[in-house]
Amino acid sequence: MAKRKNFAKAKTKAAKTKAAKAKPAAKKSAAKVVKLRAKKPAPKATAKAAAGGGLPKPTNRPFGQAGRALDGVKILDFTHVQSGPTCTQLLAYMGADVIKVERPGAGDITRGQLRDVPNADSLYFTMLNGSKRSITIDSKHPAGMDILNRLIKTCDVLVENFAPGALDRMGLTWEHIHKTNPRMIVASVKGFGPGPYEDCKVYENVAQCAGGAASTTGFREGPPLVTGAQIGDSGTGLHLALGIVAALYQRIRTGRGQRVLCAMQDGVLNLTRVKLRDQQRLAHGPLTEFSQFGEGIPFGAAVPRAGNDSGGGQPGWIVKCKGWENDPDAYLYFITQAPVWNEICDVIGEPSWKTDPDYATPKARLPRLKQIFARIEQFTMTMTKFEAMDLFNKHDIPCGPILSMKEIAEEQSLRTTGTVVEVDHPTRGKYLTVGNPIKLSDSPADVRRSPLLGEHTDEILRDVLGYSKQEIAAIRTSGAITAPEKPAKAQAA
Ligand code: CAO
Repeated sequence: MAKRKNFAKAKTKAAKTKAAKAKPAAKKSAAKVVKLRAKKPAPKATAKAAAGGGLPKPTNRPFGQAGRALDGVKILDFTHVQSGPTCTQLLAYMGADVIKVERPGAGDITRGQLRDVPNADSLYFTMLNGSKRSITIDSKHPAGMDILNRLIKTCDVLVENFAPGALDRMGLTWEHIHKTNPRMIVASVKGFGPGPYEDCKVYENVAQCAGGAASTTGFREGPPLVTGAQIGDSGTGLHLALGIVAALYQRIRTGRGQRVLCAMQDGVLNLTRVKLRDQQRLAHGPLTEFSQFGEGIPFGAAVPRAGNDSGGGQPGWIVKCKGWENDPDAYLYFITQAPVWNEICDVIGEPSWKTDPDYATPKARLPRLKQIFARIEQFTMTMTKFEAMDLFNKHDIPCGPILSMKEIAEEQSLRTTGTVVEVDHPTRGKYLTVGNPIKLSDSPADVRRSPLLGEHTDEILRDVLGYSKQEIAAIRTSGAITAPEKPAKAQAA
C-alpha cells in the first residue's frame, strides 16, 4: 500500500515537471481548453448515450424474434476440408450470410471423400457446410478474379485455410485485400504460426501431435494416441470464429479490418493446457494424482500418458458396467470427488472407508486409487451404465456413461435442444448434423442443409454483386464459373 502511494506521488511529480517544462504559450492554451471544458455543460444526448453505452434502446421484440446475432455480416468463405468450414458453419448458424467459393467442377475436396451415397455429397461435406451458399469461381481466371474482387468489396470477412502462400499466389495478398476493402477482416487457419514449420501443410492428427495432445493421450505402456474429437480442425475453427467475432466488434470502433490467424498447433495447445501445467508441476515432484504414482512407477522428464486418469484435482477412472463383455461401450466414468466421499463409501458398500485413515482423506487415497476403482468397478458391474448413472447422481456423485455414437444419434434430448438436427438434402435425403452447440437466447440457430456445388452462383452474382443477366451469361461463357471442358478424347472414352 505504502509503495502504491509513493508511486502515485512520483507520477504527480513527473507530470508537474513535464508541465513546467512546456512552452508558456502552450501552457496558456491548455489552460484555456481546460477552462472551456469545465464551463461547457454536458449535452443531454451525450449523457443519454453514456447511460446506454452508445447502444440503441432495447428492442421490444420478443426474445428470438429480433433477428440473428450475425445478421447482416457477409462472409467470403474460401475454406475447405474441416477446420475452416467448421468456423464458417458456426457463423452461418448465427445468422451470417456465408458465401462459399469453390473451384468449378470440383468444389471442396470433401464433397467426394468418404462417400456413403453414390453421386451425393458426402456427410463429411454436408455436416460441415450447412446453412451456407455455394458459388463456383475459378480464382485463376481473370474474370473469376474480377468477381472475387467484387466479393471482397462487398463482404465483411474473408475466411480461408489454404496451405501457406496459396492465397498470395492467387493474388489475394493482405495488402491487396486491405486496399480493396479496408473494412475487411481476413481470417486464416494455418498448421503452424510463424517459425520453423510455418510453410508446412497440416491435417488434424499432425496438429494433435504438434500441440501436445498425442504425447499425453493413451496409456503409459502404449504409443501416443490421437483422439476422436477433432481438436485440431474443429477446435481451431472454433478459435477462429471467436477471433472473427472479436475483430468485427473492434471494427465498430476502428472502422478497419484486421488479420486473424489461428495456428492449429496453438489451438491444440490451448485445449491441452492442463498438460503444460503438469509439465511445470513435474519440476516440483511426482504428479501424485496420476495412477502411475500409486503404482510406484517413477516419472520421467516429460508429462506421461495417463490412461483414463481425470487430469484434474478429483481422481477419476473408467469402470466396467453390466454387459461389458459384449458391449464395447458398457462403461462409466467415475469421479471420486472428495466432498462426496462418504456417500461413495455408503453406496458401494464400504462404509468403513469413511473413517479408515488409509481411505478417509484424498491424500491417503492417492496411492490406493487402483484398488479403490477396482472396488467401485466390482459394484458398477452389477448394473447397466444408465442404472449406475441414475443411482450415483441421486447421491450427487459425479459420473457419466460412455455413450456410443449410436446412442448419441438416438438421444432425444439432443434433438430437442437442437444440438443434433435432422435436415433434408435434395440428393442424399435426410441426414443428421450437429447444430449450434452455443445457445443464444435471442438468436435461434439457423441450421439448414449444405448447398450443392455452385447452387447459388447466379443468385449471388445477381443479388449480392448486382451483375445483369447479360453479364452473367458472358461470365458463364468465359469459363470463370464453369468446369473446364473435358478434352474430346477423354469425353469419347
Ligand atoms: N479456383 C482455382 N484454384 C483454387 C480455387 C478456386 N476456386 N480454390 C483453391 N484453389 C487452388 C489454390 O489456388 C491452390 O493452388 P496452388 O497451390 O497452385 O497455389 C490450391 O487450390 C489449394 O491448395 P491447398 O494447398 O490449400 O490444398 P491441398 O489439398 O494441397 O492441401 C491442406 C490441403 C488442408 C493440407 C492445406 O490446405 C493446409 O495445410 N491448410 C492449412 C491448414 C488446415 O486448415 N488444415 C486442416 C485441414 S482439415 O483436416
